Amino acid sequence: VNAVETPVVMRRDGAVLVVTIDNPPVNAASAAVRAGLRDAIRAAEADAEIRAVVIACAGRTFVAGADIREFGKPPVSPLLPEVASAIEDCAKPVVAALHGTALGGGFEIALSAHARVAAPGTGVGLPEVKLGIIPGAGGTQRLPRLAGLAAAIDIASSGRVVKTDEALRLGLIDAVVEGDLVAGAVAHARTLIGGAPRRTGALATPAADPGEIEKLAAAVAKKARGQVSPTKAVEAVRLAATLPLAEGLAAERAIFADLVVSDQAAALRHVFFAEREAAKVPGVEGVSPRPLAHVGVVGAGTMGAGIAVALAEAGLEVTIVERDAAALETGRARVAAIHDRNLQAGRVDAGTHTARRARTAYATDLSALGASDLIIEAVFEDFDVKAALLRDLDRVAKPGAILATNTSYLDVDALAAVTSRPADVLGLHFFSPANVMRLLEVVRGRATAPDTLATGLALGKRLGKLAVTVGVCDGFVGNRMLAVWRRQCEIMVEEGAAPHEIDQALEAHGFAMGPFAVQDLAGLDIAWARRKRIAATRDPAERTVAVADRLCEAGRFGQKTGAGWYAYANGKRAVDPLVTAIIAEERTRKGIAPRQFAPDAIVVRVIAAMADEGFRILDEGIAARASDIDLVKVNGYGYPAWRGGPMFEAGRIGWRTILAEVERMLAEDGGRRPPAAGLVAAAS
Ligand code: 3H9
Repeated sequence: VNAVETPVVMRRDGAVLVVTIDNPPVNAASAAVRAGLRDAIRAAEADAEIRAVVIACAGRTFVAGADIREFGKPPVSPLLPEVASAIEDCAKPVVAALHGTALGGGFEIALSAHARVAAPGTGVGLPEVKLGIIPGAGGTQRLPRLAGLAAAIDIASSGRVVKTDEALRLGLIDAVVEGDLVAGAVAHARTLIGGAPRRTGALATPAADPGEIEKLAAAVAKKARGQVSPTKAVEAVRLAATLPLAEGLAAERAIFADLVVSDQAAALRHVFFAEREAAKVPGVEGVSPRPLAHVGVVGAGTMGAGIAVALAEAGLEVTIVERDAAALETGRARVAAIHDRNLQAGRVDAGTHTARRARTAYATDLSALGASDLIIEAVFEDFDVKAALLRDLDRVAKPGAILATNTSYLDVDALAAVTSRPADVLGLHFFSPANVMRLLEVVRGRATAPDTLATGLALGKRLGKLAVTVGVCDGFVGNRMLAVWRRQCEIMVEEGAAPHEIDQALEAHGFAMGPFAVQDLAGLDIAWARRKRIAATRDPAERTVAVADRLCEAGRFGQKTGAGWYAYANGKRAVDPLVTAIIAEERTRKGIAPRQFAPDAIVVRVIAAMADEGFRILDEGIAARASDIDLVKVNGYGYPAWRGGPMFEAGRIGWRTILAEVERMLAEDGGRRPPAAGLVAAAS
């Protein structure tokens, strides 16, 4: 019986002390948990009748890591490394009983135990790198001693979760327990009584091929693209090959201490908590989603096919409808090709592959969707085409079925209004390839019912996507911000920056790809068509940059035509003198004396443009919070997560600096629009 309230309780099962951590929701290793664990180990050592210890957790998971909320605050003793050492040094065998996910500090506790057993389906891993840090309680030193350097480098630098089959194979766990986990762990502990505890830290790291390790390290550095933590994790793991445990632990701890106070870690923590916040949508708390078993998809182009694959992967029954037999056959081949690639790449086994394909039906008549709980239209991005389709779907869909439009720009309210069920209509804006990209913009229309929205969010979760709720406006959050940033980049080109200077500056800042390289990849023609469409309604005072139009007029639609903002002779991207000449002509035509843009100036201009638009989005209620905007850019548009997203980064740069830049930018832009009210308020 514990005298004070503690999240760690002890009970005795014969000669085995069962220590249970109960710290909802995820059993984070808070100060109270750490103290409780240390006390339990002391109690076990002091009691002659106790011959072994089991550490287990109540609730849905084993310890999910250190308590992230404590980061950045003064550390409270005992620290996790001390607790881990106390467990490892215990004279009596300690068995960790894992279920759910044993992550970060949780997995480090398990690694310090003398044996590990797990319930089926358990995941273990070291996700610290995703928070901009490395493990700080021995993970980088103990993991390679169990699994070898190569596996440890992979696990610690990727942060991926390792499931039981692989964990067994790598020696990370000793047994899988079917049935009662704690009873199984106690039985396992009994078999260890009397023997010498197998201390992970006392094992020698198995020898590895230096050439292979060097290659792995180089691959991690390349993939990290400016993020520090993965490379640091590799550095720490490699020390385990040469340093004795105590020195390795000290070195790991020093790296951890450096990183935990870094800007990158602060940004990644922001992203972590932003993701949890995004799930909390005003007006739908406690609202139950509608049941979803069968989903219809209309249109089997790139988008529709990707969506259908994502749905089948999530275990849903899918029916794809195309307008005629020929289009349906093309679509069927497209869907099959994606499933087959997953099989060939070893991402699924043959049984799962067959089941997923079998869950997908094909039809040429919308009446095949009469039993669908949700129908997603993914046809050509044209209002009249989509409106006509929604009208037809409204007729065939059963009462209560949800109609979703996968539009990137169109007015979801106007589309909902053509149906007899606007409360059942919402937008689901997927990103291409839809079976891979994590972002899903869930567009809430004026009439969208709370349970319709809740169903969209539940679908996102079921698909393993990050669903962010947005309101109706041209381009929603993601493409609207994309438009302003592209526009500013084109204005900078006209003012004197070369496209490749802008791409290089932004790529060096950590963006996946610069805006001009992206346009060449995606094709310039769609945006050109759109510009022509809206030309008549555009504010004549708004500055326009004609360079992209002139490229299109010259048939330069990007990589697919062998030329765009760059030339692509024999597949390699190169600056094209022809483009340089077109830009020079445009400057002359407008009487602009070109000026130089330093890389920093380019980066600040782009962030300022996004922050200004972000505040407009917030002022209009299109996004519920600034962190939702950050998530959209990070997960759909290649914004480096370790910079936190445009709103977070703008705040870091300072609102006054950003406002001053926005004022300069707006002056160059015609000067009629004031900065966003929210930005002005933030800067005051
Ligand atoms: C570490 O361990 C460092 C050590 O190496 C060094 C030590 C010296 N702390 O995600 P959910 C909250 S670094 C605090 O919705 P799920 C979360 O904010 C850590 N809070 O649940 C949310 O709160 P709220 C390494 C945490 O079932 C609630 O729990 N570990 C923590 O979808 C539910 O979370 C990780 O990076 C935490 N560690 O997923 C693992 N974790 O309800 C991070 C969660 O108020 N966690 N919360 O919004 C996860 O990946 C998922 O939470 C998990 C459960 C998979 C466990």
